This record gives sequence, C-alpha cells and structure tokens, in this order.
Amino acid sequence: MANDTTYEGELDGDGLSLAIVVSRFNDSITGKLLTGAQEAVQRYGVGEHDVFWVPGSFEIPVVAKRLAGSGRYHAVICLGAVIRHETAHFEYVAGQAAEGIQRVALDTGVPCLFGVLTCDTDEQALDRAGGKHGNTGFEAVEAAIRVANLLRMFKRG
Ligand code: INI
Repeated sequence: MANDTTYEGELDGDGLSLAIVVSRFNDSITGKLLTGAQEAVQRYGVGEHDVFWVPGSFEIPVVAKRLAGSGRYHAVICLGAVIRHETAHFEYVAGQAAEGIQRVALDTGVPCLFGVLTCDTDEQALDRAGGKHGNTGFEAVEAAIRVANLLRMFKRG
C-alpha cells in the first residue's frame, strides 16, 4: 500500500482574515448574498472580515487584485449578480468577471471565490441568494475557509 496522505481544509474560521468584495449592481440580490456570506462568517468563527462595495461585477477583479496583493487577507470572496435580460452586455460582464477573478487568484496565490450569480432572470438569482437553491454567498465563504485552511497547511518556513 502506498504512503498516500489525504488533505482537506477544515470548516473552521479561527485565525482567518477574509475580504468580501460585493457589487452594488442588482443590490436587491447582492445584499442577500452578503447577508449569507456574513452568516457563514459568524457560523464558522472567522477571525475578521472586511466588506468592499464596487459599482458592478465588472469592477470586482481590479479591487480583488489589490486586496489579494495586500497580504492582509487569506481569501477574497467576490459577490455579484449578472442577469441576462436579453442583452449581449451580460456575456461581457459575466465572462470578464469570471476570467478576472480567476486570474487574480492564480497570479497572487490568494484564493478568490466566485460568488457571482450569472442567471437569465431575477427569479433564478433570488433562488440562489437565500431562496430555494441556497445562498451562493454563504457557500462561497465555506469554500474560502476550506481552501484557505488547505493552503495554510503548506505554508513555507
Ligand atoms: N453589472 C452587474 O454586476 N450585473 C449586471 O447584470 C450588469 N448588467 O446587466 O449590465 C452589470 N453591469 C455593470 C458593469 O458591471 C459595470 O459596472 C459597468 O459596465 C461599468 O464598468
């Protein structure tokens, strides 16, 4: 039998510092994502968290990059709601938000969680912002805690 070891970050927020970037666009939805995220912060005992509001999801990556590079946060949680409403604008905003957030994570090594809803309708978004399909903000904080703790296991020195 090989010497395999399994690693998984625990759902324990003790000692973690999180940044939450949240988009003002569609704030009737993103406000609920933030509420869910802050419930998870409380539930798992996250040491500290700061909230940063940006105008729209397109602006999330540039702010996430500054926060991830600051050395102050173990993870950056990005919250937004991009609703299709039959316009091509959706594709650009949703695509660039996703691509930008992932790029920040890979460039900085700081996990950046994708809590940006990309939906056809407000109803679909509300279902995922504390409705019948849960709360993506809550789930993003859970993922942030697990990944941050996993990475802490490999801290150098
Ligand atoms: N921003 C969103 O977060 N969600 C949207 O649904 C949206 N739509 O549909 O336009 C949106 N647009 C604004 C965009 O994020 C920027 O703030 C704007 O383009 C200025 O750069």
